[in-house]
Amino acid sequence: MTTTVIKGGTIVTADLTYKADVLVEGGQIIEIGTGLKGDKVLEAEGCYVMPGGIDPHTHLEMPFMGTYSSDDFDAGTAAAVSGGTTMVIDFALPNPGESMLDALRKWDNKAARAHCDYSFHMAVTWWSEQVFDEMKTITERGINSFKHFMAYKGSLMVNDDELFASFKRCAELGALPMVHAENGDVVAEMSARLLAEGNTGPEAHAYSRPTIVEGEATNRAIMIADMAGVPLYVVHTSCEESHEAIRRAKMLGRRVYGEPLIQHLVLDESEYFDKDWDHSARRVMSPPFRNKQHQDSLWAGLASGTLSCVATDHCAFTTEQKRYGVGDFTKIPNGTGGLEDRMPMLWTYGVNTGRITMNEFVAVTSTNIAKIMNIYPKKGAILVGADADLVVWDPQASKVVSAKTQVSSIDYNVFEGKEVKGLPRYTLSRGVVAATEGRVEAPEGHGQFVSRPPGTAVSKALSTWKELTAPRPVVRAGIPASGV
Ligand code: DUC
Ligand code: ZN
Ligand code: ZN
Ligand code: ZN
Repeated sequence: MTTTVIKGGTIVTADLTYKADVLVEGGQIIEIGTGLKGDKVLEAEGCYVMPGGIDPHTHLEMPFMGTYSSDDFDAGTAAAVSGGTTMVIDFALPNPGESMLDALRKWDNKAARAHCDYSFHMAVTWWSEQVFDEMKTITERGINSFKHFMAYKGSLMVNDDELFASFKRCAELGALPMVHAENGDVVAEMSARLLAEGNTGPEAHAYSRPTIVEGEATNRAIMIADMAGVPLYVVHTSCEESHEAIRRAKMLGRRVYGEPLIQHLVLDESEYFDKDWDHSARRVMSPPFRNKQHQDSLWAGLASGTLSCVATDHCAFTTEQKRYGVGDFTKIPNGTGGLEDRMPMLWTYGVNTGRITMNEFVAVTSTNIAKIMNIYPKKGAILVGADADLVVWDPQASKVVSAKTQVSSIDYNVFEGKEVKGLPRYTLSRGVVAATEGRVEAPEGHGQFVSRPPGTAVSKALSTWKELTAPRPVVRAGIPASGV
């Protein structure tokens, strides 16, 4: 078998930085050391060699708000490898009433085009005995995480009784529940009021989803998870209220994970004001962008470890699709891109500014995600036997982000005009050079499904509400005695 050596670089993992070569064969790392030789040499002098990025939160070809997100598994994963990401975890989404197994078949078909490895979370969009039963089959298919939308009333949203039932099922199965935490009832009421008052533009999207709406839902989900005795993963943590709820839960010893998005770390709410309609609508996503104080809170969470991962929620719509919402902001498809920019943007705004270290960068873009999602050390590690999903990172390379040069299929980029310093020279997916200096080389269909079994220590949590499920003594049965 042909061997490849990555030569002369400095290895950066979540906990170590050291100079060494990496030898790869058959898709895996077979040796780490100095003076290694291989059939093929990838020059890494002056570069860092890091585990490839894992994006735990994407929506590729997602059916949503009357359309489909434009980047499918082909364009989306091409964008991923071009920016140093070697694995995505997408959300399989049954329509309410639809079987999870049917939804999984659809996502299996879509993902067959992927340029890099992938896995799925399964969404719980309705509740029944069928869903309860199918959750077990889904975990047996290597999907150990279930997503719940607390917003999008009337379509994807589940109520507290459904959350509690599903969280308890996750606890039984050793699976990890995830939440999109926004109070969907309040959002629906506020949206209707804003529209009635004539507030129809994209800025009203931000007005309709204030931070307290997210904080309340995050706190509620954490409490329900605790009652169910299960850990919790909170997707797109965008504000201090939500971060505060996660921080408090962690201090109380609960396994709760928060995931800021690169968009919320770098872009703020000014994107919605005094800008033209298209500019603001292109940045409509849920949760919306926040002010700088909330951004500072998210950066502090990454540095202190109270927030665990950086994702993208990549859900890319074209300008034409965004214009479905002219005259009614509630019809603007929610979502932004970010897959190819997550790593360079976080490096530029995090590592280059001193907000996070290189090792923390690796932790929040790869290793923590692999551990929480139960694929470590196959992914997220530079160890003998691990998959050779690697990025050779040139800290001196720079570019200006632009839709004109991006891989993503849409016609704009929310980071347009921002200069990044620190870019992948090579992205390797299971030992294959998937991209060189941003040019995609791995063929469509190279990606493989990565199975994520349930039942690790990470997926277990002790309920502090044990009395809820403990058998209760019957104190007063029957009819009251007369005269009482
Ligand atoms: N938020 C978005 O902006 N898009 C996809 C789904 C979501 O929760
Ligand atoms: Zn392609
Ligand atoms: Zn969401
Ligand atoms: Zn999402």
